[in-house]
Amino acid sequence: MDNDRKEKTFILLKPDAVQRGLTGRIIARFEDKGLKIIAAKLVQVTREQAEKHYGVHKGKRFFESLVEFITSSPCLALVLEGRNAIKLCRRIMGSTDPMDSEPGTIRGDFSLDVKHNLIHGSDCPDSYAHEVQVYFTPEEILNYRLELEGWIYYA
Ligand code: IDP
Ligand code: MG
Repeated sequence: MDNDRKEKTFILLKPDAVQRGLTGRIIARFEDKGLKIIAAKLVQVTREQAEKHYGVHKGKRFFESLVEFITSSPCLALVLEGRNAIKLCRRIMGSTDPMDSEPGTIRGDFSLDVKHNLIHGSDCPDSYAHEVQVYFTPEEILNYRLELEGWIYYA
């Protein structure tokens, strides 16, 4: 069942999240929901990484400004794991344009501009596979069990 898939997702807290001191509050939302942090790294994103990460947007009018923004100051890169993590994290993040994001979502509560929308999250398993290797080596992604997992999942 799609809903029961244990899945990994790649999350990048963008420079505005780090500069505004919002990383702790954003991570808390994922932890509160029951997602597990399995990799974390503060990273000064290079142009090469940014262009790889956002390769699907190359040629779009906002591509250059996006690359410039993401490389302008450190980001916090994360891999989260949990049931249906990709779709779930996208829902917790809210829509791309914060003017459309629902209150209660990260973008809906903390941002109001599409460029300064605080957070990236993979949108499908193929995107995750592409993005995670731009920022992490396989050894940096840990496999461990949270003691509370049995209290969060039925299994
Ligand atoms: P997503 O981050 O919700 O997956 P995408 O469509 O993949 O949204 O776009 C990637 C990022 O590019 C967005 O998070 C946003 O920061 C930026 N972006 C998207 N559309 C625009 C736009 O119209 N103007 C400026 N920046 C944009
Ligand atoms: Mg996207």
